[in-house]
Amino acid sequence: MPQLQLLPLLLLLLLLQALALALPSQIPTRSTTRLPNPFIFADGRTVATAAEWTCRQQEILYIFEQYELGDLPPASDSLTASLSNTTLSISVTAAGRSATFTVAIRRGSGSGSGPSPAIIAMGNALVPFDSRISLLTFNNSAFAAQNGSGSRGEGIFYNIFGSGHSAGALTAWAWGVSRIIDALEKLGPQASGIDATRLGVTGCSRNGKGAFVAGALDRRIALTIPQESGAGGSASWRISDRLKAGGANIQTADQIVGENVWFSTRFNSHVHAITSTPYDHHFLAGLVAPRGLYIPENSIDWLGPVSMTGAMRAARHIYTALGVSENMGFSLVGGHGHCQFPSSQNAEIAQFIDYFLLGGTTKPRVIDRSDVTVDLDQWVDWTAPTLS
Ligand code: MCU
Repeated sequence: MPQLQLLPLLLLLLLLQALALALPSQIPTRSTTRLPNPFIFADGRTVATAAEWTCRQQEILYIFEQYELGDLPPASDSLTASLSNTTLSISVTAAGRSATFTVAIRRGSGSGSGPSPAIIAMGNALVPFDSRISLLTFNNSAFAAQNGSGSRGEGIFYNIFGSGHSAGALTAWAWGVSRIIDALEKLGPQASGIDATRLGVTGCSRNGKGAFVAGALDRRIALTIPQESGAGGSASWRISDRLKAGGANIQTADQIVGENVWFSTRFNSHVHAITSTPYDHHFLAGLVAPRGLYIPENSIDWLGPVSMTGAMRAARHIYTALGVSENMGFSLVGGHGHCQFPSSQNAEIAQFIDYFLLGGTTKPRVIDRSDVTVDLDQWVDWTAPTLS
């Protein structure tokens, strides 16, 4: 019967179509020496509403995966979580392989007898926060090594997905943080003692890049606190390249891909052509928006103070467009050691923690503070729409 012979072909076509829909579309390069306009889709359409911004965020996620982060795998096929007072143990099965990892818990007092909010720390939490909040310490370097350029593909993530997986360490860590949240959700607030709707993520320096990416990739995180993340975090690849050309001692994309394995090897082919990429790191903050984002920075040249200030001021346009400028705080204060959070920022971070984690009702005041100046007109030739 001819119909029967056509059936396998038809099924194959349906399968191919489903695969095409599931795969991220390839976002073309786009040449611009300035910071790209986040409010324009790759096909040229303008983002006019908050709902369209959510679609644009999906496209921006694909851009990050395609250009620098590598693929973020979907949630694990199965996950079990068990708990002692101070250790959360998580077993995952994905891509046909299983692994177990643990997260150390320092219990916060919570508010009365209920579950407490929590901060997930990449490596270490080096910012001050209220004793009501629990601290979950994620050993990110064991999950995906960051031990120089020779450590690619090492760690629990790659034991699961294979050492050749496209994800760089930042993406691998983000996947791990998402599984911690899955585990908390699975246990539930009574059993875990943690309120998974009030979670923050933090980390400093290389782990600050990780905290930024984790906050960008999982919308369940209420507050992201990337501390002194510099290049690959709050700095702009374009601005840093320009400053480097002017003689600054600043970390650039070209340097970073040789130093360590934070990014996908996909990034290697773009680091000499950053002005042809359709994004820059103001888009990373745009993935976090409208959720809470407090970015404490330092004036160390290597981090790129002017680059970070420029990129995050550009990012503020996104928060402003969404009508929540106060949800993003940028504060660059120098005169202290790397990752030594200065007390002059205590009141700032406290506002964010109170509002986003402790359920306080006073919105943070808008924080846009920097020891350095940047000529934003040189970098931004677009304006923020009002996204209705
Ligand atoms: C700011 O983060 C990094 C930086 O990207 C590296 O170039 C440098 O080697 O280490 C910094 C860091 O993680 O310091 C603890």
